[in-house]
Amino acid sequence: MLRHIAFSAALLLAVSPALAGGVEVSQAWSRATVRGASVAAGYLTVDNQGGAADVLKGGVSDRADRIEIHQSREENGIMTMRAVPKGIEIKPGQQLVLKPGGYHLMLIGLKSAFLPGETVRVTLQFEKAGDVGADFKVVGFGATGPEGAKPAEK
Ligand SMILES: [Cu+2]
Repeated sequence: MLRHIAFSAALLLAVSPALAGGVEVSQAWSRATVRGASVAAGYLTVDNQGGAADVLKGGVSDRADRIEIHQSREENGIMTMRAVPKGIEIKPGQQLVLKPGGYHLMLIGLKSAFLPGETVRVTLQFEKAGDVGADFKVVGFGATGPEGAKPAEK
């Protein structure tokens, strides 16, 4: 029995490297920036596999002064974005996708340019799951998705 539990735990770790407190983070990506750019957007998918709602509240990274959660929306034909300081709630069993044109992380005050092919480490902050590390894969300037990124495993 004990061996079975240990095996299950190892398997879970193997397929879900970023599962913490019922929250699984995958498909984290960002676009390359030009030298001197002060902001970058971060996108990711969060699956709440726990039994309670959680809230993505923001994050921190040593690559930026601060990170805010923003929401882009089209109003009267103009794309605008606003900060969402209270965070985004994710109900049990729900999947939250931060993507271009919707919710995104805004990394503000970049310390250096994001280069294609590198990864940017961000510590995401959840109300219940706490701190969850994620490596954001940096893709080309015009990318609309995490090309070549490992798909979320089920
Ligand atoms: Cu923004």
